[in-house]
Amino acid sequence: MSIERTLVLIKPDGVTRNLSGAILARIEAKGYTLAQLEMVNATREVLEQHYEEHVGKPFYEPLVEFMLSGPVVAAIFEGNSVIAGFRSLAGATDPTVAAPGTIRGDFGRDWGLKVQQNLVHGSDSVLSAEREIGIWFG
Ligand code: RTP
Ligand code: MG
Repeated sequence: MSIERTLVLIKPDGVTRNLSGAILARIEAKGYTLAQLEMVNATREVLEQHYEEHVGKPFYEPLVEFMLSGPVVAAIFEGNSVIAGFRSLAGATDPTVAAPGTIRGDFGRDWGLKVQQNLVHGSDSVLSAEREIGIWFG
C-alpha cells in the first residue's frame, strides 16, 4: 500500500464546458478521496511556478494563456497509488491518441489548437505532487 496525495487541476476547457462534476465523479468512482477543492482564477505567477519545467518550449506561452482564459478547479485527491492511477484515468497528453474511456480520450480536444485542451492536469511524481500542492494550496 502506498497512500499518496496528488494535485488535480480541471483546466478552463473542462470548467467552461461544464464537465467539472463529471470529471470529479470519475475520480471519486475509481475510489480516490477528495481532500481539498477550490475554484480559482490562476495568476501568471502561479502558472509560471506550476509549469516551470516547460519554460522555453513552443507550447509554453499558449499553455499559460489557455490556463489564464477562465477559472480552474484545483483539487487534492488521496488514495493508494493515486498519482499513477489518476494519470492512467486521465489518459495520454494528446487527446487524439488518448484511449477511449479515459477523461482526455473521451472529452479532450486537439484539433489544430495552439495547445492541447486536454481538460485535466495530474502530478507526475511524489515530489511534483508535494511541490504543486504547495503552489496551489499553500
Ligand atoms: P499535465 O502536466 O497537464 O498533467 O499533462 P502531461 O503531464 O500529460 O503533459 P506535459 O508534457 O506536462 O504538458 C503540460 C501540458 O501542456 C500542454 N501541451 N501542449 N505540443 C502541444 O501542443 C502540447 N504539449 C503539451 C498540454 O495541455 C499538457 O497537458
Ligand atoms: Mg505534466
